[in-house]
Amino acid sequence: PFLQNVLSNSQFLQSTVDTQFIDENQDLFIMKPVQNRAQKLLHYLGHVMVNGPTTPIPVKAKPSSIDPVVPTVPMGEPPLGFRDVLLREGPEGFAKAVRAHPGLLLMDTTFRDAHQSLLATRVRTQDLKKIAPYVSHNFSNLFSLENWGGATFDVAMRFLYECPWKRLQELRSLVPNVPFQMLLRGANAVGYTNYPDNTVFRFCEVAKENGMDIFRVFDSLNYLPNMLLGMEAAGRAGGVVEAAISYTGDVSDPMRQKYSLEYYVHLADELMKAGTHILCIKDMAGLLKPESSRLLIGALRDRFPDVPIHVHTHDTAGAGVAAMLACAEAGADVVDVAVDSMAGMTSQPSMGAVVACTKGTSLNTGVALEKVYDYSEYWEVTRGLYAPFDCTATMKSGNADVYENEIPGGQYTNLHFQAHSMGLGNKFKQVKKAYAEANKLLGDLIKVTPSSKIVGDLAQFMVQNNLTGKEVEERAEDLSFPLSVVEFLQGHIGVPHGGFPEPFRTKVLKSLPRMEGRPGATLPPLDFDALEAGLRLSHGNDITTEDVMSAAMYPKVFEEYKEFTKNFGPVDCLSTRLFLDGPKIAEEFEVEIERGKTLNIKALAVGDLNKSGQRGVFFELNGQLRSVLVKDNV
Ligand code: 3PY
Ligand code: ZN
Repeated sequence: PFLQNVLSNSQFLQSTVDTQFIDENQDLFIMKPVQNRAQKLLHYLGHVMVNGPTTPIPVKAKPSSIDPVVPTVPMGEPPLGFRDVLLREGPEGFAKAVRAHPGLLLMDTTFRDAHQSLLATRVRTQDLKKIAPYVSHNFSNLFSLENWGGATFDVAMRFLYECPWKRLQELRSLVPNVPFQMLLRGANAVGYTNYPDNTVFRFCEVAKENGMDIFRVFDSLNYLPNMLLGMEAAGRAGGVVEAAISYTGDVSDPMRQKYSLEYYVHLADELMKAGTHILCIKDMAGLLKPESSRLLIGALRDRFPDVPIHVHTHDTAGAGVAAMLACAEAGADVVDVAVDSMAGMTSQPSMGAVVACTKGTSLNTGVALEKVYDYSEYWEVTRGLYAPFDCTATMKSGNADVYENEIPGGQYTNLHFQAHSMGLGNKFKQVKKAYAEANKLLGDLIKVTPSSKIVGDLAQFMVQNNLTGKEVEERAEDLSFPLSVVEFLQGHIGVPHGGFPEPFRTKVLKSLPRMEGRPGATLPPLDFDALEAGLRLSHGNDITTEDVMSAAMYPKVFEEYKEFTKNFGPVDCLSTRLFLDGPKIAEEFEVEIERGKTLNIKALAVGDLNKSGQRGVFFELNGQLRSVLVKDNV
């Protein structure tokens, strides 16, 4: 909720208040020190002007100088959408309505997975907020808008210095009619390791309270006990439970028997028994081909005629649209797409393509193509602002080698960035080959956060040490493996399908302890009161329930984020270009630090280096000269 202070309270302004008013309205007397915040922002801008951005930049590209045009929306309320059905009828009624809906429904991933896959998850709340009303007004018939969870939670604090909860709250107030969807990593919530059960439960409650509707719950090993925990947490919080089976291998290939059609159908049986509202196939690497789509979705549709089936894929090889059309024809109710200019390659298949290809058929999406064009235009220009993170700086096309290495979309991009930054042209090829070998060594795993990171760590270890899979196997007793690999073999993230690889596990672990069963079951519950008290001591009394959850998920990242904003102020108010590149000399701009409170800033000059290695940076702030002293890091 936005704090209103006493200066905008009508009773106070009419001078009709007495001391009782003060006693009863203490909240109104919390004054945020505006001057102080302004000075901090100048400090941030000065820092960027002298040293470049504080957030690491993988590509040597500047944000584009073109500003996106936000298409206008009509006055008044947006049309009713599936969220209205959900609010009226609850998760079961919602699922029924989705299943009964004629035509194909879409989830738009533009606000989450698309930029996680293409732009290193760096899209800022400000750029999402600008286009949110357009989505609400023009795509009211979406199944959902995926806008939270996965890596966005971590990256918001770690690299964007934003509060992930504020993003959720603000988007919710702008999009009342389209269900919001998040990606929950089962017992890992939005982190990379198992959390105590009470933390996962509380996380879902707070997410639901802040406006989340649909929880896509997966586990990186499809380990059922972890999935059930996440599903229970989402369900008890009152959310729509979308249990997601992570897909790997190829059900249409008789040679790939570890992850066979029977394997998936059996797992789906278990998730149905556990009462999932929606069943999802999560194809995080984009391995579903049209034929495997027909087999898998066809089998699930036959077996579970009443449950909505939702399919997620990535377009890494370029077959995403074909696969999603095949899924829809085989009975999927919902497929995932990203707006055209944020689609393709390691992102989702294109919204415009799926809308156009189903138009005039029984799978008609009901989405207006002209609206998609304008939406895409906004994102094309906005994407330019994120050029320093754009994978297309180095990656020029999709690649069908993903059918061999099975690397998930986001990780494919990350590994590409990393290999490229090592400066060796063929490094990526080597990493991909090692990844496939590492996967075999670990027993052919489902690969998605965090199991994908474990396979990736082993692959990089192999490349760095010039080891083949065979050599790793032979020398397993003597090698010093990455910690993530050792912990995986100890059972820290659960038990993989088919068990742990032997004799590899025994050779690596020797006498190290092994965990049995679900890792979270033995973790002591987190003491939220103690955590909150500690946070209040360090950061003062405006610590919220949401802050406590952020600290529970990412203790260190949260501390650093608080420290950063203590020094540099609310940098989320700056435009993306200013945030990443700072102003040019003589540039004048406005920064709205809270609703109705705008700073007018002009960048004047950067001074010479002084004896202590600092530079003065000079600004005009609301007409007054201001300066900050910045340490020059070079
Ligand atoms: C995540 O866990 O962030 C993913 O996107 C997995 O696909
Ligand atoms: Zn994905």
